[in-house]
Amino acid sequence: LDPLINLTRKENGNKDLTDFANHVTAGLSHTPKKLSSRYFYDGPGSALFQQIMELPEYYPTRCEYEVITENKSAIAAHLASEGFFHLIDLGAGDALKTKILLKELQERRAAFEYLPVDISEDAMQQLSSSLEKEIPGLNHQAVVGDYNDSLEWLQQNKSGRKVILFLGSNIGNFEHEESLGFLRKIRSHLEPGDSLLMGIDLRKDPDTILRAYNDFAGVTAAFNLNLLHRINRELGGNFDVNGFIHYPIYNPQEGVMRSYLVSKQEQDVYIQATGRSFHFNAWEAIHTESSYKYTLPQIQAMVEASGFTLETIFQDKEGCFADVIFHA
Ligand code: AVI
Repeated sequence: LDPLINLTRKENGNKDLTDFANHVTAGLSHTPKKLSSRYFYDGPGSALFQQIMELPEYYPTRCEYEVITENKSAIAAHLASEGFFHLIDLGAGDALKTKILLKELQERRAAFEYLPVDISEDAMQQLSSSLEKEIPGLNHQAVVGDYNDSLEWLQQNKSGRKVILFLGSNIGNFEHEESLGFLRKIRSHLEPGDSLLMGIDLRKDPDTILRAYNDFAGVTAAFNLNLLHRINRELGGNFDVNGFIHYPIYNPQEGVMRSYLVSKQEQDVYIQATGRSFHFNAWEAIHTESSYKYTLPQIQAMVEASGFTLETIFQDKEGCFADVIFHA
């Protein structure tokens, strides 16, 4: 097995760069301005996200770690109930939490192949080598690509029972309609008997949520501002990054954390790859990320509306985070 499959390079030419330039043109011409958080995760952005997950204020990673550690045996029993399966980890990153399950599955001598998928090539390279050291003998193949391309690739290259992991509250970064569309897409790639294990951040004290996205050390600010650095690096932009501030705000009725980059002054930014300039009024904002927080009934309704049935909900002691198993 090739330890790393890269779907972003082959026969792709500069398509990724053109997509990024088109996205930036559309988003910065839109009223109000917006850019997608999917572009946060270049090399420096993935390294910053890694630091976010270790921040004292960023509770989701610790809470989910607790859910999985405390319930690893029950979760592994569900996943490995029916013989050989492909374990597909969408947005795997460093797979810190998945590794607990991988070790548990290996101890149970479960027959499976681990397929971590991530948009970051750096992350997948590091994960492949750490798996070889930490879990020797694990059958695995990392895939570099976005969710859609990876699901297509899996459809064409891997047959048999599938278990999809979608951890870390990554679903929270989709707007509600997008999350339904995405879950339906996953469902369309599955057969009856296949499963989905999804990790979702739950609603809680708004101050706790806000602090998690506005940490004292400023790592989340650097993560958000890295998007402008990335545009400068890859698309030849001339953003004065110091002319923008990171501004997160939580809406407790919608249950959504929204992050913005706000221009401190009136300014024009030229971006070579788009062939044009973009005007910012003083205090004009770019919406860069939404992180939705769910209630348990909302999760159930959303996933059932996508053609799944609820199997089991696992939670940490404080009811901070949920990991939920669904059947196709
Ligand atoms: C990856 N995703 C679930 C994170 C979140 O909480 O929305 C990304 C993040 N943004 C700021 N901090 C963390």
